[in-house]
Amino acid sequence: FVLNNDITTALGKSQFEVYFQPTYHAHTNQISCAEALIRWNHPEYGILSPGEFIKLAEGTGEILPIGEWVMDSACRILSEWHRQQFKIKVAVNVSALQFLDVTLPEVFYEITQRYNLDPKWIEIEITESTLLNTKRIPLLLQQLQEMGFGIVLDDFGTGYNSLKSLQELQPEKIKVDRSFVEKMLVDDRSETITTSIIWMAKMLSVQVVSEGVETVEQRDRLADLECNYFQGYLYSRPVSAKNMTRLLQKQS
Ligand code: G
Ligand code: G
Ligand code: MN
Ligand code: NA
Repeated sequence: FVLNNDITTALGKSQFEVYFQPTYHAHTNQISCAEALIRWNHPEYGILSPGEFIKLAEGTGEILPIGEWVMDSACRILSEWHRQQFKIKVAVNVSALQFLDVTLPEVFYEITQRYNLDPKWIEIEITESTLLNTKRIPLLLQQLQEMGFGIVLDDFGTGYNSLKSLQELQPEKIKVDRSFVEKMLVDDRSETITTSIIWMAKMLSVQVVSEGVETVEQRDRLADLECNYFQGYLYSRPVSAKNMTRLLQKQS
């Protein structure tokens, strides 16, 4: 596959860019967090989304330097937002393969210190599906938590181990997968599942983010269920750092 060769040189050629999608607090309706989402500005194929190349990067091992680059970029941009008094968090997606490097917590901690950021401003988003395959990952996540990073279970409800991961880890937040949100108003089963996830999280003192919120009706229903945060096209698509800064300026 052509992209295979390109991905090993893409970092060096500065072809990656971090986009951000805001998360809104349910009560204040203010931006609380920005999720970092990588994009590849490919010279021939244009803007590629992570769905098209993260698997490839995992296969070549390139995910390790790319993951560090994403964390560095996210921290650099966040420190600039904080300098402008936009006191939000940044969420960074981390692939299970990045935990093959047991120094990952130290590497991430050092990056935060490079930008004088307290790790409490950084959330680590992990999909629950691959988390519990080894003992190592929960230990490294615990180490990250002790350093102050927030742990967020992404795409919650779609993995085989959803409940197990909630039992074994103590995440700050879970993100209800958008497949549930998408159908909750048209399908009773999806509505029941969404209600149950939010209720369960509340009982465990875990905050809930609903992703893929596209309509006011979905948002209002989720607000009734006491979901804590919303993310989705109703609010904003993923945007460049520059446009994210504009969103922050507009609301203040
Ligand atoms: O932005 P988009 O909807 O195409 O993102 C698709 C998926 O790619 C997201 O669900 C996210 O989990 C993953 N993703 C986005 N950015 C990163 C990244 O920097 N690292 C990793 N490992 N995954 C990412
Ligand atoms: O894997 P992760 O859940 O982090 O996925 C983020 C991806 O979901 C991004 O690629 C983003 O483009 C997409 N996304 C974000 N909000 C919405 C939405 O409201 N509707 C749909 N269909 N996709 C969304
Ligand atoms: Mn995510
Ligand atoms: Na997700």
